[in-house]
Amino acid sequence: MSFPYQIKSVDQYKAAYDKSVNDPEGFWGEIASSFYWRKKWDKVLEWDFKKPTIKWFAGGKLNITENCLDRHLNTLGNTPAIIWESNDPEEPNRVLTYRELHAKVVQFANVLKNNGVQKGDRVCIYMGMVPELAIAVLACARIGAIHSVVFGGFSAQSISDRLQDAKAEFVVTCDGGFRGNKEIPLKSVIDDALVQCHFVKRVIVLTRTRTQVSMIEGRDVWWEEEIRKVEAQGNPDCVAEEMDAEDMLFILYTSGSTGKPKGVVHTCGGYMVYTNYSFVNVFQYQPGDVHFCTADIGWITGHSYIVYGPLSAGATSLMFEGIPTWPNAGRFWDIVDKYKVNVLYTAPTAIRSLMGFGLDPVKGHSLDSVKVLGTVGEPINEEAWHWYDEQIGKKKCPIVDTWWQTETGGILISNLAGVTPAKPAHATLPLPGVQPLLVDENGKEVTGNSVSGNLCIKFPWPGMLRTTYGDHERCRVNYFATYENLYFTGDGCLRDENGNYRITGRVDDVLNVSGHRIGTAEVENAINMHAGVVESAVVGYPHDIKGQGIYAFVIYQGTHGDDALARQDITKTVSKIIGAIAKPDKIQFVSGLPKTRSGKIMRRILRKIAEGEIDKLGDTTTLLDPSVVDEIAKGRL
Ligand code: 6R9
Repeated sequence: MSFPYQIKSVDQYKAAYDKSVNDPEGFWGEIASSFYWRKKWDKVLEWDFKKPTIKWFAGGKLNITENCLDRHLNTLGNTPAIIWESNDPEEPNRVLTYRELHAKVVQFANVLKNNGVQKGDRVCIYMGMVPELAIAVLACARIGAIHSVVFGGFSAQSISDRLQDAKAEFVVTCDGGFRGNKEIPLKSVIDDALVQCHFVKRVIVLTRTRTQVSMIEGRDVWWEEEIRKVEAQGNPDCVAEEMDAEDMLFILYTSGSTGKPKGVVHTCGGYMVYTNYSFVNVFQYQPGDVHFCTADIGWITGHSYIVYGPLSAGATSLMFEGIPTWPNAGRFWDIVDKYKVNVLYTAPTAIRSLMGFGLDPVKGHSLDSVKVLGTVGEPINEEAWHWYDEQIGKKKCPIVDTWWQTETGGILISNLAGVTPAKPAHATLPLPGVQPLLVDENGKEVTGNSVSGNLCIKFPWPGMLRTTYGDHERCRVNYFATYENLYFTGDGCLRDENGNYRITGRVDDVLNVSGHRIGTAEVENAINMHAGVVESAVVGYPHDIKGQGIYAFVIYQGTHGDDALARQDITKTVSKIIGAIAKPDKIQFVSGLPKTRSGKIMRRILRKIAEGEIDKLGDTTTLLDPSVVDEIAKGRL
């Protein structure tokens, strides 16, 4: 494949940027022309951020899987599309060429059809990182069903909330999954989730761990048996469903500042163009490159840079089932050498955790296939950036610090590997087509350089969210109502003397724990489910490895006076309600919470206490009971 829109110099970057601002429709129309459309669009862009309505390539007809699979068959049929490395280093790997992946997607698409799945139906996918997860995702896209992948670490309650919100009648799962030395139950968690979801008609279960699971007659079927049925039908083709550019491709739930996760909706045409465009430019993809994105497909990074971006570019995408520290902290480096990985894309939290093991696990690895390193998910501190640069990149690989969000679909701010300059801990410059700006609290634009503000985007890009599933008003209020005519990211940001952006973190009540977004309200709701809890308040605090840790202040009236036991119980409750990723790192029992006279919890004060900045609490005179602050500060963990 050739990519006429791949930017190869700073001058080209500047020219592309200018064109994208002066003639956005021309700019994106040209890029979109490189894809396979059943019918060309009538209009490149229609938009109004007030409503919001955003339509890219309206009237265009396509199927994203024809772009990720079919169009590569003649040229790349024998090229590996997915290389899969098991959690267990002793288990043989799996390689699926584009031809094989295409065949498997067609086959599973027919399984979905045989099980009654139709265009527009929502399919919840709750699996570990096995190739069948990517196959299930693509099979949904093939028949126009809307996938909603739920990360394998979420609890039954979280799944049930998502199933109900999406009104998903179909579930694809595994018996269990492997992660490090743990076996994760998946089907049994689905069983618990479905107690509250009688509308689910069918559960398709892939065998992975061979753990005992209960299969409910009439509802649950085995993946393998369903495949055999399709084989018995003579493996019919499954012609890709013709989709409108603006038809929904998927829903992915993410945390916001309210208690309930939002179903971010992405559509077929724009998401396809944007993930491919950003993949090709940010990582400077060259044909034959092996791309190793260490994220889980349960998050947006996996959707865009394990599945859709790389596959639409004809790349080889490496999928890893396990974790960086198992069986030892050299696992990533083993994989890099084993498959001659060219691009490694991971999260700062993984880098910091591996740094903690020293250099021994890196020794004995050549790592000389690596050309580009990437980070995503949270701000990267300079120490981790330099370690990555020196120890992994041997100071010869550009590092791309890629800023983006579930809602943005793809990378918006990043240097382009080896093309535009990197700066430690800075995402640097927007991709052509992306128009960021900073605003102050009053919504006034902050102009010039060496300034800070809240990060907004003033013009649409093809990969942006279109709505939040089932509740468009929520989308408007969350993203488009804070500042008029702007998309508000929820992030704070600095712009340095040269115009480089440095994202500093969320300015709303969303935490970023090990690169995962978690709403404080969500954690509070979960803690409050514990019978002994009267009230709670959750804030973030700096954590060496996770970036942010979860600090919970809890008013507790349990029956036993054993704090350690009470903490354990509360932690269990949070795991049960949300999942292990939301477990508080610290739980401090308090007799009261700092509240304003109108009853609002003053999180600002709690945040300062959690951060250990007790001398910087600011004005506490407006509090209902200022004395509670002293007590809390004294009891700080
Ligand atoms: C892709 C992804 C989005 C939030 C985002 C921001 C933080 C992501 C970052 C970064 C600093 C980077 N974030 N990349 N902060 N530098 N390079 O992570 O999506 O899970 O929705 O999280 O992550 O705070 O708002 P998502």
